[in-house]
Amino acid sequence: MPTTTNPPIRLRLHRHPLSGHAHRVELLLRMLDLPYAAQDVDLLAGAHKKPEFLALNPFGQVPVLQDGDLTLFDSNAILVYLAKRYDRSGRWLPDDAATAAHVQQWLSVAAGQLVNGPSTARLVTLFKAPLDHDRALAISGQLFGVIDRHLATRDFLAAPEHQPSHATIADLAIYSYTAHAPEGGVSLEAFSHLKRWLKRVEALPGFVPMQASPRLAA
Ligand SMILES: N[C@@H](CCC(=O)N[C@@H](CS)C(=O)NCC(=O)O)C(=O)O
Repeated sequence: MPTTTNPPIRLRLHRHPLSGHAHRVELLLRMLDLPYAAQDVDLLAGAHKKPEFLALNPFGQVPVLQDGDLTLFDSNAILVYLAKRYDRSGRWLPDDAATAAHVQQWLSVAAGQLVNGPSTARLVTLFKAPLDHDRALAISGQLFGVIDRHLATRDFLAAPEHQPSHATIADLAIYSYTAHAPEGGVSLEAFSHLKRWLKRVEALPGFVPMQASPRLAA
């Protein structure tokens, strides 16, 4: 009987298990059913500031994706690459001008308000980062209010109102730090549309949760 050998794994993701930026990339890798090797970077030991890692990302941050000879840093750039390179359906990053722009709006929010709000709040509670927790809570409340109202009339972030739709990379970019916002002391209780959207993302084939951390005591 002929033996088959699997092709060598080309994709290598440098990540940390508590990084929402890395988790959003793992979500798309899983949802596209792409085999990859995961390489944990010991952020607490400063491995991301060593020359070997800085050669991959001069900003010294995870995630980094390697695909053969190609090396990419920045989670949103990696999502764009994976969607363009491997998603034959075109659903994760649609080509039409309006939808592509709507996806980009949310990628910008993921690099802006989501970092300054929920992600920063979580850095304070989990890692005692010397950052302004009250400011992060205020930004989070405003951000989740906007997202909740937006999702009142659509299933996914970059979708048209009241029409059947598929998730895009915008949903993955916003999901991880939103789902884990309570770990930073940010309550999601008031945001019912947002909570239903979290469940929709979690129901997508290939979904894997990010490792949970203890929640801030109320
Ligand atoms: N814009 C970057 C941000 C990545 C980022 O902030 N990574 C964090 C972990 S979640 C990190 O590596 N922090 C270590 C540091 O900045 O020194 C991206 O989207 O990938």
